Amino acid sequence: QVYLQEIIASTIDFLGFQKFVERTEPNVRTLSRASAPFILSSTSLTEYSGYWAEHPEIFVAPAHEKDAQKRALAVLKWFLSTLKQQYSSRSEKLGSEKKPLNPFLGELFLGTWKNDGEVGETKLISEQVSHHPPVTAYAILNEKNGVKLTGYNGQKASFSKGYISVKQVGHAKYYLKEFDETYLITLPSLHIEGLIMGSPYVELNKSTIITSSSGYTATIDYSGKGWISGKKNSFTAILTKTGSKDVLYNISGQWTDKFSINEGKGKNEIESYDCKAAKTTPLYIAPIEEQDPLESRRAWQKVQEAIVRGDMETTGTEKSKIENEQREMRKKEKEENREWERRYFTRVEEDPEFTKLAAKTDIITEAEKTGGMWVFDEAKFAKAHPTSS
Ligand code: CLR
Repeated sequence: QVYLQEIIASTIDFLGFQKFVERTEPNVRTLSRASAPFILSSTSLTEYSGYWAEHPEIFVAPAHEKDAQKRALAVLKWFLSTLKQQYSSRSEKLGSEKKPLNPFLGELFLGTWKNDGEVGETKLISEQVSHHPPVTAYAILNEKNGVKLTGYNGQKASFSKGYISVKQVGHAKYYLKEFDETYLITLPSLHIEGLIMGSPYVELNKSTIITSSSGYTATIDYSGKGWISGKKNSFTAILTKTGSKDVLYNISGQWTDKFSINEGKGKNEIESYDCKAAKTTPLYIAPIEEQDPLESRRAWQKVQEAIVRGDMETTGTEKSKIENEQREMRKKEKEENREWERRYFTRVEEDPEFTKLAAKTDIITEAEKTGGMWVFDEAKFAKAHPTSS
């Protein structure tokens, strides 16, 4: 019971609901030394952006599809292939979902997937663009194939009916240079299951919409154990022309196991995808001594080592050092009446590209705002990476 309360409190607290926790859970504000090692992950949330492209060959596949409808399907397939990495890879690796490190403002996570042949290099840029509330922005670039994914996301947590519910704020944009085509992708809500058993894992709720400038829309509906199919991590997806009810393709199955892609409305299978068989490409990250001081693994090194050792005392003191340093910086910025300069992203009041695509479906603009919207800034990127164009 204490364990459960700690998880709830730490999650809610993590996601920025300090006041709520103080009011409702006065005794469980800090993790006890005993259960902290089971709940704390040594990975920072800035690393999670990498889950979007752990299969670089599927990520760039749409670039080779000449037919617009098949291209929209290839984008949908890529999106579905990322879900297992995004939402269940940690449970699989660690035995359960854990509380990630809360990134500091300006934290970076940079890396490259190095594939041979047609796929080539795929760059990952992830930056913590806001601390209160926490927002991570990212860009994933494959120059060779002219594929670019950009986006940002934050989380809003609440607790009700025995579940921790997390609503994601933000969206992603997938861009294909050759066809000058953009796909707007919304993010699913989720909740944490398995709390009582002490092995928390993520289940997705509601839906995701992917809508393209070429006139196609995919809707993915998620359901869990207790629902229609009875199996966990289930979904059904349909692809239509935007605004039409005619189903061009339907896909169903489990995003952690297998799903089948069918033509039209019925069971006319054209492809079956095995999420477990799909191999991931490892992300190459510079050795710590070559990293920028703002890079995640360099900045958190001591904390991460302490968490892995299960040394909660050092974890606490090293974490406080970073937090205090950050507080000092914010104070200084305030005094000098300036704001922390984001290295790769810029805050905008409105992103016209988003507004235009969102208008075609029932995507709600207001929900996307986390004190502004975040866009990848090509000029800043060119400045930070003068050698690549
Ligand atoms: C972050 C953005 C990624 C997708 C993603 C996957 C899992 C989510 C995570 C996001 C946010 C933080 C999260 C996590 C699952 C559990 C964790 C909600 C949305 C919470 C804070 C930790 C709960 C504490 C455990 C001990 C249960 O693209």
